[in-house]
Amino acid sequence: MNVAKPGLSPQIISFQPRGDHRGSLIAIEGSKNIPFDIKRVYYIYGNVSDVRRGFHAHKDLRQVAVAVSGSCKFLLDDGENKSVVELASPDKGLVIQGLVWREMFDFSPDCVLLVLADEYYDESDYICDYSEFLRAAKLKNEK
Ligand code: T46
Repeated sequence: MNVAKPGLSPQIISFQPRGDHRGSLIAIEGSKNIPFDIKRVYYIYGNVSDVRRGFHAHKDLRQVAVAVSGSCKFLLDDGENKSVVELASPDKGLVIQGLVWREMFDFSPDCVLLVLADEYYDESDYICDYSEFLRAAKLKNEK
């Protein structure tokens, strides 16, 4: 996992693989090995090469992202600092919470990005305009 600095300090959770001679298994349990109850699960796969996704922040959503297959990168931006995090292992989860702009890129052809969220899908929770995001982040950082 490569973390570009300076920037945010991305929170990474390490999951315990339960391996044996048959292979590996990782269990993710809400409020046990991730810090919230899980209301929604989605996964992103079959990405076209060189595609970049995301380009938004959430007003109030906690998520954990895991590259269960392959790899991809996240750009995280809190309005003041940016970090690039590579997810390349099924036993690492990236916590994405607070007012953070995110972009995902450099998907490997086999990437399956699993995302666990603490809320149901709500279009009104998205901030898709970067200027609006910067204004909201500035207000938040001034508090
Ligand atoms: C995020 C990053 C990491 C749904 O109908 N339900 C859902 O739960 C989600 C997440 C999406 N959708 C629909 C909305 C769009 O029509 O699926 C389509 C693709 O979603 P979107 O363009 O938002 O995908 P990404 O990859 O840009 O962003 C997603 C999440 O939306 C977002 O919350 O943090 O992954």
